[in-house]
Amino acid sequence: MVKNLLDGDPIETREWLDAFASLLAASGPDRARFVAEQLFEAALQAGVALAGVEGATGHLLQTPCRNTIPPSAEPDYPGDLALEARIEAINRWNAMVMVLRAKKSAGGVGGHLSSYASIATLYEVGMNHFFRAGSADSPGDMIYFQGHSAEGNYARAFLEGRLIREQLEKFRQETDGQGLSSYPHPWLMPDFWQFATVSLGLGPLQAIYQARFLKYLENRGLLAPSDRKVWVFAGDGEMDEVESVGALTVASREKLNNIIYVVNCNLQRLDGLVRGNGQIIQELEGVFRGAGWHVIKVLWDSHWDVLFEQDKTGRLVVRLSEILDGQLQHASVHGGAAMRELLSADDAELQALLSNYSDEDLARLGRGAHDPVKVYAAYQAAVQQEGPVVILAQGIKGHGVSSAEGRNIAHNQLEMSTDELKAFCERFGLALSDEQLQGPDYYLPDTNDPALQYLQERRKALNGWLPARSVPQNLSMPAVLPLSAFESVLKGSGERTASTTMVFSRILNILLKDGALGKHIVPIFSDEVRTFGMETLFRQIGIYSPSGQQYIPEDRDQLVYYHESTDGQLLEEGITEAGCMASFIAAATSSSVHHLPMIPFFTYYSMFGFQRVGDLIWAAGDMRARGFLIGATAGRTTLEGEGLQHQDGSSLLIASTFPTCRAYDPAFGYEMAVLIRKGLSDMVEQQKDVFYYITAMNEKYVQPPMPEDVEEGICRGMYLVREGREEGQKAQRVQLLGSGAILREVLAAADLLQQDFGVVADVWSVTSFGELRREGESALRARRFGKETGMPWIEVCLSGRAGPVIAATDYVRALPDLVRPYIGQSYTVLGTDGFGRSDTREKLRRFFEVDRFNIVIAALHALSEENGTVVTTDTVREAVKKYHVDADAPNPWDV
Ligand SMILES: Cc1ncc(C[n+]2csc(CCOP(=O)(O)OP(=O)(O)O)c2C)c(N)n1
Repeated sequence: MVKNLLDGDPIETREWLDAFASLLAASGPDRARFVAEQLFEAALQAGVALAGVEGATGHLLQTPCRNTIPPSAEPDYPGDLALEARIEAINRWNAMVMVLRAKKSAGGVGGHLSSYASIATLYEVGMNHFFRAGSADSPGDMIYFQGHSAEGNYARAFLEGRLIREQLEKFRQETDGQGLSSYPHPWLMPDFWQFATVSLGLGPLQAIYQARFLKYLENRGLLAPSDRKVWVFAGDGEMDEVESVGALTVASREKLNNIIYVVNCNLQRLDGLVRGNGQIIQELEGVFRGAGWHVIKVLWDSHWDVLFEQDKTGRLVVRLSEILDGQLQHASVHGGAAMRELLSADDAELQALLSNYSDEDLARLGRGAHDPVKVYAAYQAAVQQEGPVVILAQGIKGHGVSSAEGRNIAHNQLEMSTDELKAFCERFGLALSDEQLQGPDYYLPDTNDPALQYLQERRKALNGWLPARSVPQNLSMPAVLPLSAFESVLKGSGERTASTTMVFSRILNILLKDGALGKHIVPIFSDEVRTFGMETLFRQIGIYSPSGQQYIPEDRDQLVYYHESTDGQLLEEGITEAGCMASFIAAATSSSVHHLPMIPFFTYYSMFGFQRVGDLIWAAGDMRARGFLIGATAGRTTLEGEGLQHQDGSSLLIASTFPTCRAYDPAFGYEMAVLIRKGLSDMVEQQKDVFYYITAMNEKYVQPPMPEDVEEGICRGMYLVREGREEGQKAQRVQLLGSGAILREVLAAADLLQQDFGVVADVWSVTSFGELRREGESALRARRFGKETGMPWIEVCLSGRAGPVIAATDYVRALPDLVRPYIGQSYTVLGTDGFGRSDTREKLRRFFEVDRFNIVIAALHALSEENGTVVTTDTVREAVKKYHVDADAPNPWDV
């Protein structure tokens, strides 16, 4: 940190400033800026360190520790401050009571008292003056509320009459229905919550891409230009999450004038201070300014105004910039005398400055985040900004929650004594009965109470309630094409070979060209379009760039040149799977957020999906996302040379744990076409809140034509792809299950079994072990409770089929193991557990023991353990020898 200096010669300083003021007046801001930059440059050249730019040229990244907007520039407050204070006080009270009562009645369900206490004014000013709900003309502003301040949203909704007492009583008690969810969960409260934010960092990241997606829709002509805003409320601790800061330059690069970050800088997180030995606000200012954001600091409340005015030399501001957050917290907790000591210490000038202030006066010097006048000024400036804006609002964690206020334990505080509740009421001017205090009980004033009337009026003027989520009843959905539209895929590839990724590319093309659906498709990539061989999209639909293409691409003379355009349809996000997921979510929830259905296809290296950005995918499910995740280069042995970090053997297993995800591992192009068609039907025609995860491989082979009557099986999880031919009465039989990349090994194994050992194999393509499991478990549950139930699909398929069952996939064994409970026969699973490594497909499949030969060996071994079998352990040994399998090779997953 560069040392802050005191003004050693105020008269000289004044002369410089006056000179600058007259330059500005006479020559205008451009000239003034030029001269100022020359001065900075000269200082840097001379080795003079400037705050925030040590060793680097550029703008000052940090400004002094005072409010960005001086009192002279504050607009008149347009509301009734007294009534707003009363509304806020009631909300504070009810939020607190809800948590305390839940603790009393339901013990350990928890809640938070302190976070909303610090953010309340920031919400209230927005609710009374800025946040616009949807109307007939516009779907309204998009507000990402701080997840663990949900208590405040519920308290306000109670005051507004949207929630009733019985619901507050069921805060965090949801299983009997009608409860209030702990945090913003659209899945649980679909009419109330719009965005899932409680996994820290995901709200800020989503908000930036949401703001960007709104511009995308407008630039593509799908939505009329609007002044809708995206507001996101984050904690200062939350800013440590890489997701919170990782996409800041997206906003500045794309000149987003519709995003407003509000950071609730109460200086604390869960365990203690965010930066005890530093200054989190100054640090964040540097980060945001460095990323090209406009920063508005709201540090101090109106009580400080006079003091700053009296501080003629700026000594107080210098002192404030030296104070560590840990020191400020200490003084705040320990009262006015401690504050005096901190501010003036042994500095005579500051002591003199504070001499007219009593300790009580000093204790009253508050923080900007709790002063509606300061907050309003900041919001008003923010909505007028031409680029992205952040408001760094300094508050106190647990403001008003007496024993917790500003203390390290604030986050986990869940109790308040009657005396503390009384003190709270006194402080916020709430006149409550003893009964209400003792309860403590909720406070709902009479409907004639001016505060309630005011609140209703304000929300009416801003179009209605927030938060709110809605999908219009009459939302017009595009028609979904019939399966026959994919004829070119369904008929197979003839003599030519193609990978399922190439097939996907063709399917996507058919969708993009469809008159009804085409414009609703949002292809999203994380810098791998060429890897997947889909670069024709560049030219065909254009890469979205709000500034068009201001250069001549070097490949302009090529058919598939790199074409950026303002109305481009392709979201080429650069190398950010998290950013892509945020775009995916924005598109996949567009029906509720923009009242316009969009269908994203995010195609990525499958290893960098569920494993890397799984939490965002989880949030997408919570937000009722509809779209397609295409896990390309999927599988642990299909990718050849790429090795340990790239080869995916687990995404399908993880996907099976995501409630609204339908995960599939197709082997053939026609399976993929059927699945995408089914997904569209689910999401668009039937309006189900599900998303599909489909793997796509880069191994090329002949794509067979679609057999008859397999559609249902493909969608439900398995179908018979080849019936074994019985030759002779005594032939032994096995059931082979294969998936995706390994299905062709399974088919080859069936040939070998027949050819070399006279064993007959029925081969099943299992498109989804996860779906088979989902159905199987539902059936088992129904049986357990004595309910009528149909047979699960896997039982339907395997009933009457003789022989042991062997499954092989390119994924960990736990994936095919998902269906073990529904298989009556012996069941052997082969898979690719352990770390991947680089080599050829053939060698990798041998290494992981999922190649055709190992499948044959597993089938023979399973048969050898059956009663009355003619296959013996000698047969198995013979096969091991015949196929040169090294029985002494180390176990690949035994590490
Ligand atoms: C990804 C993630 N990690 C951990 C948590 C648990 N958690 C909830 S609130 C919190 C502290 C938040 O501090 P801050 O962002 O400063 O917000 P404040 O409550 O101080 O306003 C933590 C760690 C979480 N919700 N999400």
